Amino acid sequence: MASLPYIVGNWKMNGTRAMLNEARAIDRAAARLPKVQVAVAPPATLIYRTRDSVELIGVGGQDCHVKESGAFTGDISAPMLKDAGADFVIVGHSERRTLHAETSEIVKAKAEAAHSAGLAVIVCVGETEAERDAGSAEAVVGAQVEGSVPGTDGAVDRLTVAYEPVWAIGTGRVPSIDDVAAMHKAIRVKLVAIYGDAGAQVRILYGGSVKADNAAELLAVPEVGGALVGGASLAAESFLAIVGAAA
Ligand code: G2H
Repeated sequence: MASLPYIVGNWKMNGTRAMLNEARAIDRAAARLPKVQVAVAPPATLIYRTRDSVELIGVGGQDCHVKESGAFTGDISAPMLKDAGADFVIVGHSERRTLHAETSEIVKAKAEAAHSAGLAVIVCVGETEAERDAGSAEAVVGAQVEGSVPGTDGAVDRLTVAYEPVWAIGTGRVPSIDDVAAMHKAIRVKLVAIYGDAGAQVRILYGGSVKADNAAELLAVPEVGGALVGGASLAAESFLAIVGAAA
């Protein structure tokens, strides 16, 4: 059975308690859209309150540490996210890979830590503009997928991959539909190579400047199983327009 389209809002480092109103509005609307799976990833400070404010939508973290606990000032572990009410965690977002020097090896360890804590995982991958211009986008992304996805038992059941070209993040630029299709196909081939037939079941999201006016076209691309949305997820109205495009 084909899985439902999955639309995830990544709030990044945005939001105080006032954002809970947006989460509630998204949750109420999701009740009328049963053919879409909807989730938000608020900053860690809001996970617990978001969980308490919604009934239907998923709630996730934006990162986790590889360890369960210890002397890691400022970090948050996967069991802590789970305890706060998270269902999933995003790992390997390009802002983590770039600004926090996270390698695919670290991302894989985080994904496995998340699975061990009972969380689902969204593993992000994507090439830079220079890599695309050099013609190496598929090789770079393929290597990221291979190096970052978890080897945990039953991993595919709780795994989503998000293709987010770095140059499309927050820029208003998106790849051509042909390029999105080609990359998603390449990621699918890689997932099947890693997991066998089960790799065909892993949802692959597109992320990077998804907006109400481009969502329908992107979501119609073969192998695009949903969207990871940043800026347009910060207001219920713009996020729900994207959710509506998936319905
Ligand atoms: C990519 C995306 C969300 P935006 O980072 O993960 O952000 O939609 O703002 O480009």
